[in-house]
Amino acid sequence: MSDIRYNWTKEQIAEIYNTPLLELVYKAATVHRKYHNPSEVQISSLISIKTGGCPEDCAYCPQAARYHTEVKVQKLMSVDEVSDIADKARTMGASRLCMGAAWREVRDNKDFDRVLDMVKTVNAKGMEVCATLGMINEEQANKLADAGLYAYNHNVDTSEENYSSIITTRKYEDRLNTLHNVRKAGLTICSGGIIGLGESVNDRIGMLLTLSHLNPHPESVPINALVPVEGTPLGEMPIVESWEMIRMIATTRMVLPDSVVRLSAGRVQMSRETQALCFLAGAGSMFMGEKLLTTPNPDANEDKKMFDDLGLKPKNAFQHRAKKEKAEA
Ligand code: SAM
Ligand code: DTB
Ligand code: SF4
Repeated sequence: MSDIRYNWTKEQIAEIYNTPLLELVYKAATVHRKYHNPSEVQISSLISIKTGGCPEDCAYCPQAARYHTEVKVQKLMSVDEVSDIADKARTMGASRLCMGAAWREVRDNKDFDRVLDMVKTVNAKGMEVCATLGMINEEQANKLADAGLYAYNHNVDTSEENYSSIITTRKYEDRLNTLHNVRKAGLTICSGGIIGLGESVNDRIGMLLTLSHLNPHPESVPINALVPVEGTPLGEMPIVESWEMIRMIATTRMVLPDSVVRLSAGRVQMSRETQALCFLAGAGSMFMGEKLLTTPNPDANEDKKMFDDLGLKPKNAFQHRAKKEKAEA
């Protein structure tokens, strides 16, 4: 498995990105088959446990308090509410539950204690629990790990050079620091980004360069297509072209061979055929359920039908961990 590398250069990633599309899809599909079971797709369900009112200025985000969007601010959910939603998601085939909060960072208060309870509750149901709560320090990462958290999502979003044109209220370095704290606590990392922000191809390559230099690579890499939301600075951006999404997924697959690439936000804007090519090119996970955090996602029954038509199966929870325990036994 010697294709896993931490010393990619921009030129090498650019060469992959600029390969003629069908040739690229073929190559990426070949790598995908070497490291993953191509007929399995991991399904996560998203819950917005705390919605809106965020102090940050991420130009794409409907939950930033400073933009006028239709998102209504909601305080932190109760543990019972999260538990009920988790039960429904599991029945639907989700093996992972991802809890998102519109926070700049975690504070050590009652709300965080409640999130720790949510993690314990969902973990006890046999689901992988993921959280995305903004910046966290080492101690908070340790507490989340002790509560049974499986993964922490924290996206680098775009290249280091482009970051300040999208977000000014924090630095790229802050993102990387949180990822460092997450790794130190022994949690798995979910980190990727967004395309369609108005970034250049060079920025897409730069983002993959950052992710590829994390050692170990993030276990999960979400590639989001911008969902333009009215009221945000990027609300009028054009929808990402199918070919761009397929190309980005395929390049990510080649650069990070053993990470699970997540076909993330923006599926409502994509045809089933586009999604099929993304799965062929190496996407191994997606979000199921009518909503992402605040924006729509395809209907779960439609997704089930797509799985049947494409011959895909939902993946069971904790396969990585089960494998490791077996090897150690
Ligand atoms: N507040 C936390 C943070 O920023 O890390 C967690 C929640 S935040 C909504 C998680 C991720 O959702 C962002 O990093 C971004 O990649 C993605 N996201 C937010 N709004 C989006 C949009 N309109 N389209 C696509 N992805 C989006
Ligand atoms: C990720 O990369 N995408 C998900 C998840 N991680 C938290 C969130 C997408 C949010 C899309 C905009 C919304 O629904 O508010
Ligand atoms: Fe806040 Fe996260 Fe949205 Fe940025 S992406 S405004 S940090 S909720």
